[in-house]
Amino acid sequence: MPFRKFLLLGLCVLLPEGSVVAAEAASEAERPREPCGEYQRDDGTVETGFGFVPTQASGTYVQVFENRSEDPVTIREVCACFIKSRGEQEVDFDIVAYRATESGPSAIPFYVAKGQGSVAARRSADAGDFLTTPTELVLPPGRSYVGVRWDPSANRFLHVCADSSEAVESSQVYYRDGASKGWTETTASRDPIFRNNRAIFVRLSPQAAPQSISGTASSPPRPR
Ligand SMILES: [Ca+2]
Repeated sequence: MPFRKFLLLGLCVLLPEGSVVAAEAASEAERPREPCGEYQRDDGTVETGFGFVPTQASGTYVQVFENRSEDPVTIREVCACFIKSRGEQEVDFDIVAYRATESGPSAIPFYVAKGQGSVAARRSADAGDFLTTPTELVLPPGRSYVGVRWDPSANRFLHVCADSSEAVESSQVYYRDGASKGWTETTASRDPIFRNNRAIFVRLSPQAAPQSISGTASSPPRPR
């Protein structure tokens, strides 16, 4: 499938005939962990970013999290990392959560929270800006999918940070846009931008029982 290739501010952005775009990392440089989110699937170093073409009015990336306890767990904050390859800095997005079905995330989110913040335009995709959104998201026992949704026509050149480090355990990551009939798992996509995807940078801060959430502890729980 042919690709349209753009070189923007030194950042290579591939626009496939589908609706997803990638911000390719310049290198896999070691970077300090961001003090954002308590449970994460990523390793703290950003390799790339996933976006959508600006003709789309809606685009969503979600990642699996598992509540291993028998009780619901309240998530008080969701941290998401974004990369802006060019353009204006203020962004609007939603934190979204979907229940798990046998074939992946459900069709309709069971939770939506508004998020916004400033994302610096960068020349490369090996770092991003971490934005924290207060939530009252309650994860039921078992699997849920939590992620970010935005309007690519209004938030142009926005990408969610992604991890392709080999040492990172692969997470289930799904995406869809306004024209999609359903979800596509990144590992099942033929789109080469998702090759080697391990996780996206969406992190959860539980209110209690943080040990019940799958993922790696990224920072000590805050005093309450
Ligand atoms: Ca990484």
